[in-house]
Amino acid sequence: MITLHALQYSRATRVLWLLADLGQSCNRVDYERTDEFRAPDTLSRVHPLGKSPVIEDDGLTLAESATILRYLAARFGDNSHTPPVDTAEYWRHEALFDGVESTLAPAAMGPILASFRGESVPDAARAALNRQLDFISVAVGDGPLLYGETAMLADIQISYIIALLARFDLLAEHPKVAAYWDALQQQPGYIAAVRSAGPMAPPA
Ligand SMILES: N[C@@H](CCC(=O)N[C@@H](CS)C(=O)NCC(=O)O)C(=O)O
Repeated sequence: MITLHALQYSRATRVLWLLADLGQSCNRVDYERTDEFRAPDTLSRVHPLGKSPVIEDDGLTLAESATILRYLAARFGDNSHTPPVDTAEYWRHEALFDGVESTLAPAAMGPILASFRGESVPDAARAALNRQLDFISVAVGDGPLLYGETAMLADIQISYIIALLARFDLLAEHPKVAAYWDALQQQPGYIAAVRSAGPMAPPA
């Protein structure tokens, strides 16, 4: 069985969501945030980066949520969370999926952390975030999700960042992304993950 090292209020929910969609249970090891909202030192004993999520499976220890989602889809023979392989849509999906941590998260985390600390968001940071959110609005199109009614890996991956943006009122100028967040929260895998592990964003 997969072991998931799951930090409170974290990207580990992405992994729980996909596992729920795949009908797979896991051995979940929970870690509480420190008073500084960091991961506890015990996570560094699992993986040198000391971050969550990390999974262990049959002697393999794997960090990085996008890689973990890809691994689980392959491990359980799932092809329902991507468009058909080698179509143009498949590669567009891959770009969206990889872009969450490489492009969206760097633009979003500055405004999120400023809001978390009660500081105002600098204009340049807000402009960079708006550009990302405009891009997501176009990608969602007629929605409700990126590829219609069913969550793809990219939807699951985006959900953590959008949850934090919603929590800190950073979606007000982006009604299509706010509607997308509403739709993500109605997905059965999301509901199961949050029910068992708690919300992705910290409470107000
Ligand atoms: N790019 C990594 C990011 C991992 C990451 O930053 N995880 C956060 C939780 S969402 C964490 O462990 N933070 C605690 C810390 O840095 O102390 C991924 O997608 O898995």
